[in-house]
Amino acid sequence: MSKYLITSALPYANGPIHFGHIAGAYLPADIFTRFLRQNGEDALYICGTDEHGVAITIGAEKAGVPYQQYVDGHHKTIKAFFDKLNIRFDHFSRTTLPEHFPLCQEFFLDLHKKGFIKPAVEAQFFCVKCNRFLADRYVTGACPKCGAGEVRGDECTKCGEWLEPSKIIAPSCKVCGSVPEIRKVTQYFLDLTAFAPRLKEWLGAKTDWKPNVRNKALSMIEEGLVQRSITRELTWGVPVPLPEAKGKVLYVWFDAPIGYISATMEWAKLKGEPEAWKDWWQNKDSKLIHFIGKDNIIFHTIIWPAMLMGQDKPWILPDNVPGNEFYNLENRKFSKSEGWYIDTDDFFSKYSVDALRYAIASNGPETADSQFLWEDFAARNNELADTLGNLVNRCFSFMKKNFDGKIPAAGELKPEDRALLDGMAPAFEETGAFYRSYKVRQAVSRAMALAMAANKYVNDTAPWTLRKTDIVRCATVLNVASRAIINAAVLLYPVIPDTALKILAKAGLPPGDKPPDFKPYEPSLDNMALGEDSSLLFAKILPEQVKAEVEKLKAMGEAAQAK
Ligand code: B3M
Ligand code: ZN
Repeated sequence: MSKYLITSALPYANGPIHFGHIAGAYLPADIFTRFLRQNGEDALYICGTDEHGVAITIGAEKAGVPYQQYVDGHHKTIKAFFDKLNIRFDHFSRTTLPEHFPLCQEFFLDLHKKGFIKPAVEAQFFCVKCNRFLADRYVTGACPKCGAGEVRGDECTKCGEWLEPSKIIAPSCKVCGSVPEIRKVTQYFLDLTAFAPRLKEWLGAKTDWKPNVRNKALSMIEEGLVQRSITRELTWGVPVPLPEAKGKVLYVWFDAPIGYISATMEWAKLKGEPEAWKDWWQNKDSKLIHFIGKDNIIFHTIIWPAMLMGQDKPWILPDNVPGNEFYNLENRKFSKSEGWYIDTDDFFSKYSVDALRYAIASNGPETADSQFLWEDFAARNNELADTLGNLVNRCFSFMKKNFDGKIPAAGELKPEDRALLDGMAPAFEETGAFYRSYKVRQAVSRAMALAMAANKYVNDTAPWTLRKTDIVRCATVLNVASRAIINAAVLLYPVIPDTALKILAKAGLPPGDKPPDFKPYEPSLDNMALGEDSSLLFAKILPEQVKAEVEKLKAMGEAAQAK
């Protein structure tokens, strides 16, 4: 039986992350992992912070704190944010941990020995005033491909092209603003050209991948792969393990994906089975799934697979790379410096985590950019309150009051009862197929369709009236409705886990030590005692709240601009 190794892009330990990141790489992975576990499948979900690279050194220098202290702080904040959102990694590591360095150096040496990494003298920008080579983001200028200005030295923020830092047009030093000079320096290059045929063949077979991901990778091969420099003149990072390369470190994008493996090694060590990582990374029955945002596609579909292919070790290659588009906020990019963000402490003091997960999942950037709109968030929250929350509350409090706190036994079934009950198996089949193929939006709406059908059933059968006229029929209707509620909770568990478990507990099903099985609930509900908890699941969000939130956001944006 196959097993799944799931990863989400390692966030830079360079600042707090926001809902946009969550929508792109974390919530979809968490949902996928939870779904697999509901199906009894073996899954391991690994992540950690990416703690090298010049995004971080520049950030730390600006903040005036030592690099290590800087990443320590951000690692903690980021981890706490994931905890808050119920993103449940099996392990959340860091690329500054001891396991990571020797593994990266081994990768380098292995590829070097086999001739896939070669030194070459390269022209590089050097800032005389700062007395250093300007790696990656230390230089800014115009993109040589699309012409956009103010791009970073290693990656065009506009067209997404991976740039060699020395190719930037009209360069200037990001720190002091001076025009750098060109100096010659030896760097090490990963020879991607050598991998083109194998990559092409491998990607060619990935017909089940999202077209945006696969096409981007294939068109990069079509344009022609080249040699890419994978070393930098920096003091922060993994040292290049060659005596003649003193003072150089590995480029952050060389070390970061190896972090997926070193994090798994750390996980194995912590659980007292130090070799257990091999069962995930060097086992052909293990499926490696990388959840990422679209700006990371090339690294995960070309460079990283090449790094894995180029060795004789039995590394598995990515089975799928579900790359998502971008998720914005009220028609603009999330940006703390531009005041265009959501204060998460404030947010969660008012709104529920599951409402947010639900809103993002229903409108995730799966095939096109999408966004967080306050109005949409309120609508999704209210949809949960009206459909699921209301259904649960109506039925369960009615049974508490009139049936001694128990789900009453069902009598003879009528066609409308059977219609609802017969809809359960297809609901699981179809919702499950959507979850499995990374179509969370469709999974959510398919699952919600069951909750809506149950609502309609309760409205149409009106057990509150039946109580006075036909108590046996009333009991039957509530019994059937309870089954639909339980099944809706199980279907939505990957998206709203806390709420789903709460609903099951309310129905009288105590939480087990594993998530609820992804299949229609079969045991009889006759005379099952309901749980104690009778709290409401969701509070509605009112239009004036939405208005106030949007106004607050706009004021923040304007204040930042005035500054
Ligand atoms: N830290 C870039 C990013 O956060 C990078 C991802 C690494 S995944 C190995 O978008
Ligand atoms: Zn400078």
